[in-house]
Amino acid sequence: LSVSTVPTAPIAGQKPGTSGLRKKTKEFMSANYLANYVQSVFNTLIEMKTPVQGGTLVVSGDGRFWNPEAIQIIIKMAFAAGVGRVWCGTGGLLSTPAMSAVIRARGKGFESFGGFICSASHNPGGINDDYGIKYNCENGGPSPEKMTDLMVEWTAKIAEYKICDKIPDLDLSKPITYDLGDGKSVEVFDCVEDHLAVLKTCFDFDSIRGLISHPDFSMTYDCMSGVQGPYAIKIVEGELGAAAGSCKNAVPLPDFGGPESAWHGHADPNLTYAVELVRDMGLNKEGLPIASDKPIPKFGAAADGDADRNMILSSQFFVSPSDSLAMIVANSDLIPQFKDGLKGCARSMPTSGALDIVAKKKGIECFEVPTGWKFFGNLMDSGTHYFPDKKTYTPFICGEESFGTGADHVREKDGMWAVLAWLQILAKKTEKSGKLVTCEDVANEHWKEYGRNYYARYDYEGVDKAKSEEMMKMMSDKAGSLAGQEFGGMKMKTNDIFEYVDPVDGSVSKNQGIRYIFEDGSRIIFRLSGTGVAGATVRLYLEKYEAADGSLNQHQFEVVKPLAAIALELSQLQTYTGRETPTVIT
Ligand code: VG1
Ligand code: CO
Repeated sequence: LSVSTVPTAPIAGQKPGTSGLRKKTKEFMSANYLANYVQSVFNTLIEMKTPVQGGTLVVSGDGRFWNPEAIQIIIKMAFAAGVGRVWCGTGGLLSTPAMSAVIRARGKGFESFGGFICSASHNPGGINDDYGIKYNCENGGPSPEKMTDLMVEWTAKIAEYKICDKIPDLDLSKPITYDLGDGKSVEVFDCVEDHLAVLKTCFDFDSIRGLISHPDFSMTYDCMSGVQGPYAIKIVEGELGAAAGSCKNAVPLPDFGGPESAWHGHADPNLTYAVELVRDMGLNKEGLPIASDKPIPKFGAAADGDADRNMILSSQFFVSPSDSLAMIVANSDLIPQFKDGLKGCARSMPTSGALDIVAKKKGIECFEVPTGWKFFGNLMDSGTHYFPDKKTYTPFICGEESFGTGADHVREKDGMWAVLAWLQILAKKTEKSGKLVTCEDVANEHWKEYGRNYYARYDYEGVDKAKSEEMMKMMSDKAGSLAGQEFGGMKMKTNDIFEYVDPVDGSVSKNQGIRYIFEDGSRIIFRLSGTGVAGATVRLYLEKYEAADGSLNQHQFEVVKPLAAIALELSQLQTYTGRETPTVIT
């Protein structure tokens, strides 16, 4: 295959954030933008001695606008970099967890060394919205920081990129293998099969089928026009026998439904954006019950654009993501994947401490990592993949407050896994009790045993970047100085800047958020988002613990309001940002 070398020059700002490089679509489409970044990734891989030469690379995405074009460019650049075989899901589609499953499990004997996920995940898609690229490694997980640091170095010194521009654009719509000569090939395969095969090893599908056919059970799964559609149809309606039509908005669209859809193309499963689902489950966007003129399903779920996020609901009941994580861990003995016992669990720092309480009671090792899935990978791989001499923490469950939950069957958060984990727990409990058990029943039972971590997150989107950085600096400068002082009748225990030392490889991540922790366990946390493409988003996380003998059925957003008032005083947020109210509360 003939390789063209194209001269280029560095483009400023090509720095991945919490999860890959995300920019406005038009910026990504501008001359050399994508090529510069992709070449920088290949240069990094070659520098790190990844077996790129003759190796297998996966390339696919969440179906968003410009994916068809970007995927063809990446394929041509991959062969120019020496790749022997490219794998694509049908239609150029692979959800983020499916990509992880493909990298880890597909093609014994010629496994892939990694993959490009063409996605900006929960960010809106379209020519006027967002585009993104994530690179996942040989273990199926996001590139660790030491690797993205090298990529950034390459973007700053890049002088040329290589491309096999004589290869024609390939039709990726159905399974087929293209032999391009010189030992190079492209294989297109069904985008669901590998992920489904892995999920079948985690769960008892027969038992879930039993729940779904229970006369009192009904469900709805809102795919929000993201990539989950084909997976949900095949797994939930196909394998598990849910009624046709249980999966909603199940055709992936390039703009996730765009401004015309109820969620304005913002495929992000939370109480604010998943408008249709939340309404169908008989709730308003505060998570409070509202009257419904249609029968309300007993179980509801939604996924984001690349299907790594999940929201879980039962009739007129919202399961907060931090609770969902703790409840899955508390009931993990009902999930076949953990039949020999769970060894480890972890949460991101802002995620509530509900998990810690369960882990302590059950004697399971529990870790607190910075925000972003890449930090869970080392813990999951310890003792298995890269560190054969180290202690192993697997099997392992982890999650984030941002509607991300998963386990070590892959190295990404997994929206479908979370839905199946809940269905599995409900199925086993229903088998045992004889009558249908719902998420609400599980939650009430859980709080009575462990107490309840009332929780909310306020997002202030699109604020001035310099101003929000000034605000963070002001709070950072006060770190360590407020212990013992009273705020709203509560005594401050510590105020610090979260820093993480990876227990497996010792790498240090500084400046991962500002924490105010009170003596009664209440927490206030501030972070700046690392997934936005314009301005800044301030995230404020609020948490208050109520013991098992306390008042367990209050409204979460009300309970944390006094904490919000203290947070605004500590941060002077209104003065710095000019914002009176958050854009989104979840
Ligand atoms: C957000 C969430 C974080 C999540 C990340 C990627 O990051 O807070 O928990 O891992 O999105 O999710 P940030 O930096 O904006 O707070 V996804 O579904 O967009 O890959
Ligand atoms: Co996502």
